[in-house]
Amino acid sequence: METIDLRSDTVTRPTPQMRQAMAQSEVGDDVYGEDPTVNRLENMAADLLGKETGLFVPSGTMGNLAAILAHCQRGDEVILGKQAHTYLFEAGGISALGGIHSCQIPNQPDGTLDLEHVRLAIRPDDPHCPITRLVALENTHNRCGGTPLTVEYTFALAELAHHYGLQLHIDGARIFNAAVALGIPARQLVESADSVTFCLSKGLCAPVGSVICGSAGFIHRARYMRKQLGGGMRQAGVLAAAGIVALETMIDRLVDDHNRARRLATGLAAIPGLILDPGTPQTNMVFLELAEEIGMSSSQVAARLAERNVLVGVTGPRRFRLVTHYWIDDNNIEFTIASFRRVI
Ligand code: TLP
Repeated sequence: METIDLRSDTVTRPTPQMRQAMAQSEVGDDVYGEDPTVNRLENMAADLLGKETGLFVPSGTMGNLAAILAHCQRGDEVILGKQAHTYLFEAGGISALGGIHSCQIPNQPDGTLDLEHVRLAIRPDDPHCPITRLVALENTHNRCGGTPLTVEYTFALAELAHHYGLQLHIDGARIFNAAVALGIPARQLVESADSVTFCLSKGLCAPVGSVICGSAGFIHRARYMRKQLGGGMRQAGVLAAAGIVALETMIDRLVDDHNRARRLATGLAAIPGLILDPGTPQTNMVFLELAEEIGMSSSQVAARLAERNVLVGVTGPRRFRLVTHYWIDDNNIEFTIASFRRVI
């Protein structure tokens, strides 16, 4: 029986077209800058996001890390949200490896950072304090329900950051989900930012890889950071080939994942004992909680669902995250709803 894996869109396997492109890819040594397929992917990514140039990296985590290292010196401070992936789930890399101090401020329920909170978090010119260098934003915001952050908000935050001489980095792991949900080109969402990292290996289905985009000078520094982190890959065109197919064929179809997430949410919300996060889903993530009257924990429910080959993410003692993606079809959605109904 097939497994319905809703734990994340990171579980997506490459499409047949990607496997074919990988097998046929032209390659060279990318540390020498000689892999034509990597170069093509980096140019495509930069064009799509309206930035000067791009840098292919093995993961979203390394993309954010190399970007933040390229913006900051040791002892500098980055302002980010308490719910940011970079703060919660990147193994503390920015401080462990970069000596970068983080100033965490609360995320609003929609994933944004309150502009006044950001302004108050900027350090004065005082040798007691670290130097605030960067603000980091996440779009879509994973922990805040997969919400897309708007162009207007991003612009206002960038204006504030730039006014104080700070840079703005966007963890755009799912920036194309945000763009599709808002019905605008992704480049508009990152236009006011100094750098962005996006992932090829989530909803876009490529097996490996992310791209950092920014100015030529910034990417030049990020390339050094990538090498220091051990992310300089050699014949990486084999991987980049899948990334090119991802950019060519997988962006527009993200709307299908968003529609399925809505159908899943509606079906689950109709089950007594399940409480859907208000205002969601807006993209491909469905967050829900078990009501008090349910005598099982989310792990227990997840284990019962797994017996029916339905895998869901457990993000708290009574909380779930379900993520739709290319390998989830309409029948899988209906089967998942029926399985929850049965288990609860
Ligand atoms: N997120 C994963 C887990 O690590 C939680 C997931 O299943 O959602 N930024 C954001 C916003 C992310 O959601 C992720 C992965 C990353 C960065 C890191 O990407 P990878 O996994 O490629 O290092």
